[in-house]
Amino acid sequence: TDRKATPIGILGVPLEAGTGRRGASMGPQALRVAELPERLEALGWRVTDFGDVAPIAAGDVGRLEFEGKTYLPETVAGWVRPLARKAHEVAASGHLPIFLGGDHSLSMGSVMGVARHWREKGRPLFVLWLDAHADFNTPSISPSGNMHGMSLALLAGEKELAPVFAGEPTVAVDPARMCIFGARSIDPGERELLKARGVTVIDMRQIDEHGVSVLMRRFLERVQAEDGVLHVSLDVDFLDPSIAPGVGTTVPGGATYREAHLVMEMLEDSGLVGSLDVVELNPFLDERGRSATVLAELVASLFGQEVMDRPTQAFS
Ligand code: Z70
Ligand code: MN
Ligand code: MN
Ligand code: MN
Repeated sequence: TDRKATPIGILGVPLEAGTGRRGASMGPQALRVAELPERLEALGWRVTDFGDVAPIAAGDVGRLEFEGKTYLPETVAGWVRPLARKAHEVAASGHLPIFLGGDHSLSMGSVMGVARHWREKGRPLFVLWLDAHADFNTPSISPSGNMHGMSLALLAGEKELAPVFAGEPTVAVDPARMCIFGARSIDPGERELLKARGVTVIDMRQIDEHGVSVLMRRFLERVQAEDGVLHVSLDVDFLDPSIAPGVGTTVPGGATYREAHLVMEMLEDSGLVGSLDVVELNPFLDERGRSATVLAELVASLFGQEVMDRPTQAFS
């Protein structure tokens, strides 16, 4: 199809400073070992692996603003500043970027970069956050101080987090164009902020009641109606720990293998996906590469792997 005329550009982001546990820095390599790039090539995509992003020093980041309220803000900023630049560059060069993490704080950089690109192109950016968590804390309300729990809030333009990109070009994503899908662990302050900002939150209760299909379709229709483009941010803990144990915080009651594949297939059918993060894989906690393999399979589904050929179904 003509979608495959766009080459895929892979960027590794071995960042783990945003989480309380070590091991996510091994994620990009585990996803390569699980043959994520080769699976996409087998589907007919051209794939370039741009290697891993290198961090810079960012000692100026809000020591005062964040003091005592976050862990390692300078380290996270040192990764996401060059990442945002690289993400913008990869998107502007006509690639469809896939970011391999690394913890979820990396999305501060990946989404910032693609958001700048799509603003230049005049296309509204929507963000689908597949996650057990909302990642909508700010330093003042975060119970943990871990920055992987703050990335979506930064992207929505929360002022408290602005020092992370101090001096860098930034663009906010409209919170009304964000959809958190699969939520089952949200902190009290975070919940209030999500409501105040108008973020769509689809929790597991809704998924159990209505099924992924109806809920995904509703969101995708909104993206299409505005001629938008979609960034998908896939946190491993979106999945049930029984199928993907390789993650720092396991939260029971996650998406099943079949639900997750259906989400990916609907995303593929929509043709709306412009970029993807695969984050929070912790190979140190995985069991014989199971989680890395499941993730590689899901990414293949998102890029056209299917059991039988079928005419592309309109989701409307
Ligand atoms: C909690 C916090 C979190 C994982 C995101 C959890 C954050 N809301 N944990 N992803 N695995 O600390 O802000
Ligand atoms: Mn997350
Ligand atoms: Mn540009
Ligand atoms: Mn999570």
